[in-house]
Amino acid sequence: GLFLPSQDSPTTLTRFVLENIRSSKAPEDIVDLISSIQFACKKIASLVSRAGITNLTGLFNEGKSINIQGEEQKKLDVLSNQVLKNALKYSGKMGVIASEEEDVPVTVDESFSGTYVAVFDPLDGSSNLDAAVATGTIFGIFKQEVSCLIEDMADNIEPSQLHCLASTLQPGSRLLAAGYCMYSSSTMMVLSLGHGTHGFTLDPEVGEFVLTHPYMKIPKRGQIYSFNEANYHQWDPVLQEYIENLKSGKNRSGKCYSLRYIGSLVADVHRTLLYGGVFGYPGDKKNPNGKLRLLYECAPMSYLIEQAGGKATNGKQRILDIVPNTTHERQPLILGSEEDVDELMHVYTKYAAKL
Ligand code: P6P
Repeated sequence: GLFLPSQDSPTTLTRFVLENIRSSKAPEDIVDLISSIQFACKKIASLVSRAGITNLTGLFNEGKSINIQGEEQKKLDVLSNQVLKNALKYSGKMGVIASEEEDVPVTVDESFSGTYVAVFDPLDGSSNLDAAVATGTIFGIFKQEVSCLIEDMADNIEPSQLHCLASTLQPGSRLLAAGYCMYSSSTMMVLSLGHGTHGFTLDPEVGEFVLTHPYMKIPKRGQIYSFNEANYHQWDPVLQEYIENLKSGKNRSGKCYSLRYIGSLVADVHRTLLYGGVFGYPGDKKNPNGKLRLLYECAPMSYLIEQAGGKATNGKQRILDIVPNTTHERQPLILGSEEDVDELMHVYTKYAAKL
């Protein structure tokens, strides 16, 4: 198990990673990467908390800047992406970076280039920022499979650089580390190095993330479902029946579930991790693959949930087994308590048998 020092001297994130790197599956020098990421998250937390004061709410470039997602970029989307990219570059360990805010993966120039691939959504849920609703940074770290050319893959990708893309297209089962930083009533970093999922709370008085939730374990079953029911009529009949049964108590627990939906992935996953239940952004008639991105949203979140004893699927297969075809591909996502996810999968299997 992990080393949990006595609580009189709080365990900072840096100390935790240093003291447990050997028992995790991550290589030693990932400590530098986690240190860079936590610096970036502290900076983003500060920017987010003061957005209204420093005129950083609202759209970047009067809404004329549209990212590859087809979404108007917020000022803080662009800024947090830059903060995270720089922090990772100057870690000296980074080879390739894939971000929700970058059209194509970016290779780190020669003097800094290292052997890791970082995938991240620098500020997920930023559409909630102007209303001061929780947002978050989601990240994952892979080993770089192939050596990448060093110049930036700016607009066009040379055929010789295509293999650089490949180094980002890895299944979540190959993650060395994954985590999120949630900017809410408190700033929390939830991280796994392949040896459990652990939560750290930012102590603003000292500017350090302090271990507050060692070995997080998601309840085997919860009593909360977290779906955007506005899409109900677009869902497949199996999911509609499953959700109706959660509401009516006609499910294995015999209990009626509550609905909690914040509309910010990091906050909805964090609450599911702590309280249990099931979160879903399923595919529907309009968007068969749902809305969430496999590489830097579904996979890191699924990694954390599995490390905490939960399950994550796209309705057909385990999220962590899915090999991405493109950097920004979407996948339906259902994750949460083991018994809740199993019950939904059982209903899907039963339905498929009738086809
Ligand atoms: P909807 C936020 O915009 C986001 O990308 C995720 O954080 C969140 O889970 C989802 O979209 C919410 O989408 O369609 O329910 O508003």
